[in-house]
Amino acid sequence: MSLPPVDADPYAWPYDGEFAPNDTALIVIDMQTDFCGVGGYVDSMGYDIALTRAPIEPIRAVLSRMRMLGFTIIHTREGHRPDLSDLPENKRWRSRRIGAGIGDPGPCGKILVRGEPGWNIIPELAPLDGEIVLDKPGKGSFCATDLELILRTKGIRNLILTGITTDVCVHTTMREANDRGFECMLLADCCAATDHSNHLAALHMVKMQGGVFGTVSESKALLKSLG
Ligand code: C5J
Repeated sequence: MSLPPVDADPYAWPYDGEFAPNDTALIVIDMQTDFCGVGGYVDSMGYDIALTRAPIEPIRAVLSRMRMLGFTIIHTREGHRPDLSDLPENKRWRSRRIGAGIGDPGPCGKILVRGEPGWNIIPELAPLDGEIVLDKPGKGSFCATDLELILRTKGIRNLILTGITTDVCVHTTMREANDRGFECMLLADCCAATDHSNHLAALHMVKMQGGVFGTVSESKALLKSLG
């Protein structure tokens, strides 16, 4: 099954025309309680979780349609081992500067620690059996994970990026993927940042130089191509 290109800015995606369930994956980045739930990391830092919760419904619509069509679905979770052996000291130090330290106890358990309640993916976007769930200790999804091996093994060449936050984990992942030759499209309404102007700036950066990291679209345009 080949699907028509998605209307996007600055170019229709993918660059070479059609895409299909067997060459394209949806990646849902870090839709965890720590980033968009009450009492989680972002909430504890005093940021507005209404911003990071806004993409939930658009992601749900895309996820549902892409699951139905048999696309590869990949969920990521940012988090560290319970003994914090994979938490760099400088990451921990910086996170403690505004009160909510990674690895420290909070209302949703130890912040960004694997197995703690806040680290879980929110129930609205819970992975289904058989979907790939990737644990990453960093912001990028390729750093210290087997993501590239999984994508190459499955013959995936196109990536649709969703999740939070646009300017941090989504952008880092998009940059890493682009450098590895994957053809990337970010869905603007399926992403959010803790500061809306950062979200907009991150979208703008993607579009420079003819699409320096790929292209930007919206869930509606993708759903139209998916039929
Ligand atoms: C952050 C993320 N912002 N998932 N993580 O620390 O973007």
